[in-house]
Amino acid sequence: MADTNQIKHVASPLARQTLLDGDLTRPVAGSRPIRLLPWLQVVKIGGRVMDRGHEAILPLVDELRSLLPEHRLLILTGAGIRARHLYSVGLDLGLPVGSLAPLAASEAGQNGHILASLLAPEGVSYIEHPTIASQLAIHLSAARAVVGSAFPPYHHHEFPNSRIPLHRADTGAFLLADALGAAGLTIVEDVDGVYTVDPNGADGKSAQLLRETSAADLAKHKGTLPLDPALLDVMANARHIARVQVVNGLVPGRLTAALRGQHVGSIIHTGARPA
Ligand code: GWN
Ligand code: ATP
Repeated sequence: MADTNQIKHVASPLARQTLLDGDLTRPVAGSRPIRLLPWLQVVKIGGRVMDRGHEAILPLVDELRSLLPEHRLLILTGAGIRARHLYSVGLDLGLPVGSLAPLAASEAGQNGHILASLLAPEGVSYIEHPTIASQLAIHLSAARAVVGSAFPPYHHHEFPNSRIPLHRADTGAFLLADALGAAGLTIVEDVDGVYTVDPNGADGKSAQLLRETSAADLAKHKGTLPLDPALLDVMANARHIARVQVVNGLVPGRLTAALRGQHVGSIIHTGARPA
């Protein structure tokens, strides 16, 4: 029989506490998490850019190719127009939001497969969600960049707050960039940045570009944004990514300039404190 007096208690500051009491968990959980991939630049390519076909995609592919010697990239694609069509068909049939989320996500993945095929000669591949989750580092040690789906894989875990999935490509890209402690996140759109009103809408003539803004200010914004609304909530609680730049992917050179730290679109400050 083992001598029970020899059994060591494992010291664990949370072992006897409820995880629901912030005052008790803060001394243990309040510090900033480590950065897993501090050299990584995350670039989210809007589905609407991909929808435009070769006129928009080929110059962007050229630009991404020329960025490879300078940056190590996780390129994440959005869903675009096919997802909007899927939402209308699915909603007409009464599908729950947890069924719509993976349908739309699969369109984001398809855009990623397209982009990765075009970058294949540079050694760039599409990698699957589970691979992003557990083998991103080894793939990025084999290639300067990889492509993935920007959509978060919530499936039936999607929040039922809305009939359209709340957590879409912008939120997915931000969640990944922040979780990885990436060097930055750039969101590539088909407009110059975030405007006071939709520049392509009925009042487009009065639209003014917001060159610098914050997630807190955008949360109070009335009217539409080129970003999914859940992104603003996630930004408020960000741990690493202190600012995101939204740039126009239809204008050659904007993405390159943004990755070099130049201000060429809309900068959105998040709730993360700069280190
Ligand atoms: O299919 O294009 O990953 O990377 O949210 O799930 O709906 O899946 O349900 O590894 O796991 O369509 O099949 O598809 O886009 O998401 O992938 O080709 O289980 O590589 O099988 O988390 O790619 O796909 O759509 O991203 O966003 O097989 Mo796709 Mo997406 Mo592929 Mo992925 Mo979902 Mo997987 Mo997944 Mo599903
Ligand atoms: P996905 O999320 O599928 O990747 P995307 O990001 O490419 O798609 P949208 O989410 O539709 O595309 O965002 C881009 C569009 O948002 C622009 O084409 C623009 O017309 C519209 N928009 C609406 N409100 C604004 C705004 N306040 N400022 C800028 N663009 C806006």
